[in-house]
Amino acid sequence: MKTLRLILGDQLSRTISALSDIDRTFDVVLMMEVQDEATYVKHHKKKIVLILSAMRHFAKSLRAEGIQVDYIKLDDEGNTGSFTGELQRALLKHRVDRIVVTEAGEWRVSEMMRHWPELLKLPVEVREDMRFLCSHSEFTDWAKGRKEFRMEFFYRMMRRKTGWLMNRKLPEGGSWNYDKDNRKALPKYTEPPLRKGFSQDSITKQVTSMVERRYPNHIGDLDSFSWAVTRSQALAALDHFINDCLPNFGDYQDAMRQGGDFLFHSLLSPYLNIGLLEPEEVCLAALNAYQKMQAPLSTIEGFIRQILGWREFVRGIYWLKMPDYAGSNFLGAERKLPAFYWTGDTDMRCLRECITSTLRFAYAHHIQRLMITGNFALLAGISPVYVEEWYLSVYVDAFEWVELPNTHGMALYADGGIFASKPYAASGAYIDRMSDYCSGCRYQAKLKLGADACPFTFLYWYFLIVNEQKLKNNSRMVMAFRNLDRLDDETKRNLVLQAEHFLKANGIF
Ligand code: FAD
Ligand code: DLZ
Ligand code: SF4
Repeated sequence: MKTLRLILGDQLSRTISALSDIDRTFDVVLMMEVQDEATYVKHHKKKIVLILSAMRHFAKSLRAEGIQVDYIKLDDEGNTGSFTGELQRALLKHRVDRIVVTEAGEWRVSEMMRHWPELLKLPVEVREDMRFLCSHSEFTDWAKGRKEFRMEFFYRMMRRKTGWLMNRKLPEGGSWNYDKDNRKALPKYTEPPLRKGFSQDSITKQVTSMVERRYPNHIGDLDSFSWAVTRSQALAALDHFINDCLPNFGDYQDAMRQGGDFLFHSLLSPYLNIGLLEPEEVCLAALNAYQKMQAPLSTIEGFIRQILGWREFVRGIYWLKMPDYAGSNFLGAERKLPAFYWTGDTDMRCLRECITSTLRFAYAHHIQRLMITGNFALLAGISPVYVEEWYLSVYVDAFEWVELPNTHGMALYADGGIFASKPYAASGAYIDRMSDYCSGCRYQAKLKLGADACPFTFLYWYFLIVNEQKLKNNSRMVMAFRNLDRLDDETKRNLVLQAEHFLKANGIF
C-alpha cells in the first residue's frame, strides 16, 4: 500500500510513529514549510530559523537513508501557505492509497487533521506520539475522579512506573522531592559555564536570509543564531549540559542574575520539543551521571522532575482540558499587555533584563518566565489571551501544548486552580532575595508606596485587594491575606491609587 507519510516541524525524530513501518520502495515522506505556521502568531525569527533549518536537515538525513522525501520550501512556486493546501497539491503528484501522520502537538493542528479524510477523500491514519513518557490513556486514568491535578502525585506515579530513582517501592534517598534544596541564591563569585553554540552551515544561512527577507517585522535578530539544528548537534548539547552544568543545576534552579542568561539550565527544551532529543534519553543521561557520582541526588531528582514530572504533566493537562481550557479567565483579567514586553524598554530592571535576553536569544529560564514576566502579568491583571500570544511568539521552545498550561495555569492562575494550588504571586522582596536585579534598579524592592516604590510590591498588594473575594478561601493564601488585614484602610486606598496610576502611565488599561 503506497503511503504518504507526513512529518511536521515538531516531529523531527527518526523514531516517530509515522515512520515506523516505512516502505522505502513505495512510500513518500512529505514535509512542508508553510506561511500559516510562521504567522499564526508572529514567532521570533530565531524560532522560525530553528524549525525550518532543523526540518531541512532532517529531510536530508532521511534522503541519505534512501527514503523519498517531497520537501516543500516556503519560497517554492505555488506554495499555498497551509498544511491542508500543500497536502492537496502533494496528492496530485503522488498517487497514494493512504496518509499516515503522527498526532499533532497542538489542538489547532489536530482539528485540521480531523477534517482531512473527508476533504482529501483518502484514509488518514493518525498515530499516537510515542515519544512521551505518559500516554494519553495513562494520563486520563490517573486523572479520573480527581478534582484538582497536582504534579507531585502524577510525578510519583511516573517514578513508580519508570522505576527511576526508586529503591524497590521507595524513592531514592527517602524523599520524592528535593525541591527545598533547589532554591539557593547564586553566590556572587560562582560563575556559570560558557555555553556551547553551533556555527551556521549553508542550510541554516539560506534559511536565515529567507526569514530575514520574509519576516522583517517579527521580533528578534538573527546575527548570533547558534541553536543546534541536527540530532548530532543536539546530542552534543546534551553532553555539554551533563558534563558542565548538571552538577550545579539543582542548587541554582531558581536563581536569577543580571547578565546570567542561562546559568546552569539545560537549554534542551527546543530540542525535546521538536524531536531532536527524546525525553527518555535525556533522563537516562542524567541518571547515568548520578550512577557515576557526577552530581548529587537533589540535582538529579530536580532535573528528572522537570522532564518526567512537569513536562509530561502539562501535556496531560493540555489534552485533557482542551479546548475549553484556553477560554477560562478565573481572575477576570482584561488589561492589555504593555508595549515594553516587545522592547524591554522599562525602568524595572528585572523585567528589562528578562525581556532583553528573551528578545536576544528567544530564551529565558523558567524562573524568569514564571516569577518576572509571568508574575508581572498576573499582578497587573493582563488578559490571558495577550500573555499567551506573547509566550507563544517569543520562545524558541514554545508550542501550545506546553506553553498554554504553563502560562494559563501556572503563571496566571486563569484556570482557577486546576493546575496550581495557588497563584504564584510575589512582591519585589522575593525578586530581591532570588536575584541581584534590585541592586541597580531605579525602584526599591521593599517600598510599597511613594515615587521609589517597587511596582512588583505595590501591584502585589493591589492584586490581593482586588482578588480577595476570589482567593481568600484558598488555604494556601491564608498568610497573604492575614498580612493584608494588618494594613490600615488608608494604606490600602493609597496602594490602589498608586497601582492604578502606574498601570495607566504604562498604557496598561
Ligand atoms: P531546564 O531548566 O534545564 O529544565 C529541563 C527541562 O525540563 C526543560 O528542557 C523542559 O523540557 C522541562 N521543563 C522544565 N520545566 C517545565 C515546565 N514547567 N513545563 C514543561 N517542561 C518543563 N517550556 C517549553 O518547553 N515551552 C514553552 O513554551 C514554555 N512556556 C512556559 C511559559 C511559562 C509562563 C512558564 C512559567 C514556563 C514555560 N515553560 C515552557 C517551561 C520552562 O520554563 C521551560 O521548559 C524551560 O525554561 C526551558 O529551558 P531549559 O531547557 O533550559 O530548562
Ligand atoms: C512553528 C512552525 C513553523 C514556524 N513553521 C513550520 C512549517 O513551516 N512547517 C511545519 O511543518 N511546522 C512548522 N512549525 C511547527 C508547527 O507549528 C507544529 O508542528 C505544529 O504546531 C504542531 O501541531
Ligand atoms: Fe524589579 Fe522591583 Fe527589584 Fe526593580 S526593585 S528589579 S522593579 S523587583
